[in-house]
Amino acid sequence: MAIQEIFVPDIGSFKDVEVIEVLVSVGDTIAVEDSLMTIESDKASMEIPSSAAGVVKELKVKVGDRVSEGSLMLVLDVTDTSTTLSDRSAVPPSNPAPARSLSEAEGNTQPAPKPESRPQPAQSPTAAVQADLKNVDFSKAYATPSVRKFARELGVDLNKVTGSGRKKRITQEDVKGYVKDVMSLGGVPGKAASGGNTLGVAPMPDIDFSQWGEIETVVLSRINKLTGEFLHRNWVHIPHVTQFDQADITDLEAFRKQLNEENAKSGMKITPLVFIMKAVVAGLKAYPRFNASLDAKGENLIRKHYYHIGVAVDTPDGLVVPVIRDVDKKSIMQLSEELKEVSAKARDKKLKPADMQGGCFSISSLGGIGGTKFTPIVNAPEVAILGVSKSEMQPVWNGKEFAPRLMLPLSLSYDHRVIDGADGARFTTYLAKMLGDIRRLLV
Ligand code: CAO
Repeated sequence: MAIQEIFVPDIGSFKDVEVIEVLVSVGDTIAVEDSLMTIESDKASMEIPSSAAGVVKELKVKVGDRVSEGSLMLVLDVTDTSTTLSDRSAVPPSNPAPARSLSEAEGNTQPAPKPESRPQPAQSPTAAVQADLKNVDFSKAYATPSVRKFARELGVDLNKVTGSGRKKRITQEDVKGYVKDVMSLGGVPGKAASGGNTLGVAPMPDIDFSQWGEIETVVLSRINKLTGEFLHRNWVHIPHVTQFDQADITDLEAFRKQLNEENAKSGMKITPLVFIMKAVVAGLKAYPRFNASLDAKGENLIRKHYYHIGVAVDTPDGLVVPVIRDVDKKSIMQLSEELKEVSAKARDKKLKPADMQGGCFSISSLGGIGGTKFTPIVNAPEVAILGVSKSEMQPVWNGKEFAPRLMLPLSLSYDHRVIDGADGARFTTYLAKMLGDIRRLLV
């Protein structure tokens, strides 16, 4: 057994650069080309490989030291000097060779230390970021320390990144591609494939429409863009089914008109929507699976014991969904007042982000406009949304004759991962029953 000093090899233009990670400890057995430390300049980081195999006897650098070519890194008990690298070249960051890839790919029988068992430097510059990600276990991700550091800085969970390098090693480009994918999905991590295309489908073509006639370009509003991203994300991630139904609201409508007449002086106007909100709460109580969210891993259902309902509001700048809280505890008059207030706030752009959070279920009512049915998109993390279209007089068979009844079209879209078709039909049937006889809402 011989002692050998290991120096920093030729590292190109890197001079007096900081050591940001020391990847080995005294007593570790290392193989030729195992990464010993990571150095970082203003522009790039680089791992320094070992030029010999052996047992680490003494460390001569620590995190924060500055090194150049020829600086002494450590002293080794050399087990096999014939394996010493002749060229002593450093591994560039774009093509790093971690210990695991060498011992696996080239049949090196040296017991290379497992990267996950290596101590993290106590004063690492990335410590603060690592603290934020302390619950994320990167140890099984196949990536070099510099790529791990890069991922930590961006807050990327490497376990979700697909590696495109040798033996599926994750490269810096893979991390960048993952971040691009996440951003294009409105900040929600999906199945990020490398190549910047989450769906694996051809990108939309960039077309010059002026070749066929006169055009003008209108910039999308911030709300349009944000809504578009969220709707796209939800459309892509959630397997949607839409159940259609109708509720006979003839009696409800007579009662509503009577209430409006009685309250004419106060100026308070009650629309069918507040009754629909109450019926939805009854439905959520009867079918609690609708008042739930899937956790991020899709393994648990979080059931809610509160009843906050989101209401889609059409504004000149686009669609927003403010949330009306504790609908179960409020009267029809209170809900009408609140609906009026939030719609006005939405149209005056005065809603705060908190006003649009925490909903259990959403209602999108196009009843004041028209249409017979539509397929609303689930407002994740909720699992269902009710679309309401314009009520219409229809001849309905009552067992003896066709009678004129006011029928309200309902379109319930739901997340099929959480809700079965049978429950979808039960829910709309239940809603129709409640709206058909609102006395039942009291029971
Ligand atoms: N059938 C028939 N008439 C209806 C109705 C229905 N289902 N729902 C409402 N109406 C009537 C109201 O009674 C009111 O009539 P009067 O003026 O004669 O009293 C009129 O239509 C207008 O109602 P409204 O739209 O002002 O009030 P609302 O409480 O029904 O809805 C709000 C409030 C904020 C939800 C609505 O104004 C709105 O913005 N809707 C659009 C939502 C949207 O864009 N959804 C699409 C999202 S993509 O899924």
